Amino acid sequence: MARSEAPNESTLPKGIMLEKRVVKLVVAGPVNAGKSTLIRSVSDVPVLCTNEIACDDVAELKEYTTVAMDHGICYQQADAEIHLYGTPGQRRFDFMWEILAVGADGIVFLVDGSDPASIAEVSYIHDYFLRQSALPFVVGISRHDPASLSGNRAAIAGHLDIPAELVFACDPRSASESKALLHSLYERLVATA
Ligand SMILES: Nc1nc2c(ncn2[C@@H]2O[C@H](COP(=O)(O)OP(=O)(O)O)[C@@H](O)[C@H]2O)c(=O)[nH]1
Ligand SMILES: [Mg+2]
Repeated sequence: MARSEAPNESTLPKGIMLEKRVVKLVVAGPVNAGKSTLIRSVSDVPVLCTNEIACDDVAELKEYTTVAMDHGICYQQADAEIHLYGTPGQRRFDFMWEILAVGADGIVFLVDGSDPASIAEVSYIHDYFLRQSALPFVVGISRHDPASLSGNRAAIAGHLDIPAELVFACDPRSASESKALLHSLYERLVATA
């Protein structure tokens, strides 16, 4: 983790700045899982996004899609600023997955729990990233329905062959749920640092 100066030190005597860790997190997952939405929900700075009009099969899901990256910063942690890098969901942009993973401290995987195609695809994306390096991660399930047979926490954990404690329901439109997901990953980072 790199270090930077905290942006707001109003409670400290003038001239004294706390050092904050800069934590780099990648937000990965299939198209339409809610990656861009999550970054917009938690970012304390204007989000940089690279949306283009969707073509091919993505157009059936939404009008615009991420083609390079989203970037936002979240200052929720007292001792760290979290820099978020959202990936494009489509495999044809997987060269961006590799670029964005350089120097990452952890990964947030998002999956649309209501969509079997998203559940199948997150498995591929999860393997893709963790094959490159065994980074700490959590999984967030958007459009979560606990009654869903394939999209609940236990089912997604089983599908990815990971402990259920790494999997959380998360509506990316909710700042509090998104921040809770980031916080759970941050705690894992601190524990394994
Ligand atoms: N109802 C509902 N809509 C969601 C949820 N998560 C994401 N969305 C919507 O799904 C759409 C696609 O989200 P987006 O962030 O562009 O997905 P991305 O392709 O992963 O970046 C947006 O309209 C979101 O508001 C969720 O948990 N519930
Ligand atoms: Mg996006």
